[in-house]
Amino acid sequence: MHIDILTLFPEMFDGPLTESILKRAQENELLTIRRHNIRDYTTGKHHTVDDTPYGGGGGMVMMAEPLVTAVEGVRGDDPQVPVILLTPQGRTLTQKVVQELAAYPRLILVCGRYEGVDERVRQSVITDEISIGDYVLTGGELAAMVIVDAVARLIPGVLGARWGAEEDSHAMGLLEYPHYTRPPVFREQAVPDALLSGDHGGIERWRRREAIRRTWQRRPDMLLTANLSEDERWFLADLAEADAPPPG
Ligand code: 4GX
Repeated sequence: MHIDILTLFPEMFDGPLTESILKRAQENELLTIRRHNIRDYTTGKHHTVDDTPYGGGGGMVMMAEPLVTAVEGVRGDDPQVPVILLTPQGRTLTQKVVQELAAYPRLILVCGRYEGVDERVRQSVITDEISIGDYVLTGGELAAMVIVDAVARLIPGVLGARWGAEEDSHAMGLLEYPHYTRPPVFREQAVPDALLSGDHGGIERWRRREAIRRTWQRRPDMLLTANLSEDERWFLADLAEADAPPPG
């Protein structure tokens, strides 16, 4: 997977890209990331990237020329590559969207600043718009980092052989079961017997049930589409009888 990031602040990405899993993915060439400073695509001697909005009102707008030139320069003559603008107006990022993005060999992420980008940038070069959630950031950079992180861990080999991404809670349609590690008793709280049994069938059954319990408690909406066995449906019916889901 190759990802190009267009931004006015390429150094903002230093931290996330140079630690841990994203660092190793790049070292192993499973992931290549190029950051491009939009300011490098300006022509004037002041290297201006923003201007005041037509019609007045406060704030600034990112100019069309530097952004469109940057996208065209980076994209080359490949019309297939998704050019994604990070914006609260985009479709909301979910694990399903992450899976969709991870299937492309290449992505271009465009990070806006200020009040946004000249509408003609959208019309000229943007093929998709994504929001990472209903709140307002100071720019698209953190949203782009979230996308890079979530997509990278789906690339085969990035998480290592032992741990695939198929078992991810949101890929399974359930929240995760509770995890424990040593010691067996911490401040009088014991690890559940089922996990100490060594009975792998019993452990799997316990984990599935606890995942269902937690999903019922915290995200009952997810159970509408979860893939449950007959036995698990009975378990859920018992949960629902014992207590109603929390409000909301
Ligand atoms: N999920 N922001 C982008 C400036 C902007 C506005 C419109 C392009 C078009 C955000 C989010 C987010 C704030 C990033 C406004 N750029 N991005 N920025 N939530 O809040 O992705």
